[in-house]
Amino acid sequence: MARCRSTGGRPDPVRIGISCYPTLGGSGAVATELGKALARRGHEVHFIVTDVPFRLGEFYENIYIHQAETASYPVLRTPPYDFALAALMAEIAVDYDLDVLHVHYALPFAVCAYLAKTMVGPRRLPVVTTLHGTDVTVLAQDRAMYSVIRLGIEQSDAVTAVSQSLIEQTRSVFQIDREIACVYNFVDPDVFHPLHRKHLRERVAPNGENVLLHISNFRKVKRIPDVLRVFARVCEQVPSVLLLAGEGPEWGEARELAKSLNIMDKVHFLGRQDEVASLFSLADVFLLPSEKESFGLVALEAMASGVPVVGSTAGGIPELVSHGETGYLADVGDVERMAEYTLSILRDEGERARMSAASRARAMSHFHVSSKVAEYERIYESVIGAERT
Ligand code: GMT
Repeated sequence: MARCRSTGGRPDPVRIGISCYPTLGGSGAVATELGKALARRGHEVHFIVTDVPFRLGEFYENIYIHQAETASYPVLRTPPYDFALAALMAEIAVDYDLDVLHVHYALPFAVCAYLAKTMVGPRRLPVVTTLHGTDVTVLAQDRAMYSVIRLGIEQSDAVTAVSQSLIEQTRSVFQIDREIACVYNFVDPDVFHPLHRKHLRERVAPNGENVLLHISNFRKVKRIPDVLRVFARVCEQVPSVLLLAGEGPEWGEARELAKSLNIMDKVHFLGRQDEVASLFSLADVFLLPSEKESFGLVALEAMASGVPVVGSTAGGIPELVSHGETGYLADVGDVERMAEYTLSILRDEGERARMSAASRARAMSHFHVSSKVAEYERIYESVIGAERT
């Protein structure tokens, strides 16, 4: 495949390997949606993964899935999953003549890519690493992981991060000054858009209640107790229901707290939901009170669906949610203020409509899938070009 910019302004097709966590979560969603968008733009995409990514959906003739198989031997305490992945990256790079390998998360993927690059030897394999957050903001606190993550970041040919906030944290945590490009998360406005599902809404809010929504993997950093406490304050003032979608370690405690706050009859624990676009169409406000959040893809999907966000000022959220325009932000843990902000949106029909329109407009103008995919294409071109000179 040709590897330079065509005269028409659109890059010529390249062969791209993508590695990511295939499980439910923002980084897997971004990597998968990126792969699909690249395939639609004529590139050849090879997912090198342990499982089929969860959002892949329909068949694309130019998307290939390569699954790493890990042997398990009695002498090994754990299956050598990372080495199997590195070996597969090297094999696919050679067999399919990959132009670039794009990995999502430094740990383990950038490190596996570094090994793969070494294995393929003189055949060059440029590596692009996208940082999504947890490896920098959580895992790097583990001394054993710190140096490995740093190595993965330093050895990548290009590094991107999903917000300016994450770039600053990466520089400060690892004391590095290498170039890191900010490429925000993105959304397809044809998939996430305002919808009026009157009949569905009547099912969850039969008496015309307001609908609050939170979707996450129920990790501690999401502060699910804050979601419940904000909701408890709101429903004391205006009739409301809360939809909670997702599953994760805090799920059981969340149910206990909902019982002790006496709001269990108004909280719908929906569990894992793969088709979230419909859920946004039911909501009046999306809650995201996270303690750490490098960007907040789910909040962007809410905004694209015309749902204002009330959340915390953690990490990259302020780069996404424009305070007072597309929602409101308060300090982490300030449930009182978040409840006031939510009530202000729910009580004022005009404000709600303004914020809904502004949310959709901001998602389209700043975080549209086409502009972000073009940014990644430019990064691929630059590392491919550099490898050839
Ligand atoms: O939010 C999560 O816990 C999932 C996590 C992941 O690794 O999939 O999401 C991270 O990457 C997303 C895509 O770039 C970001 O939108 C999320 O903000 C980020 N999560 C955190 O920083 C906690």
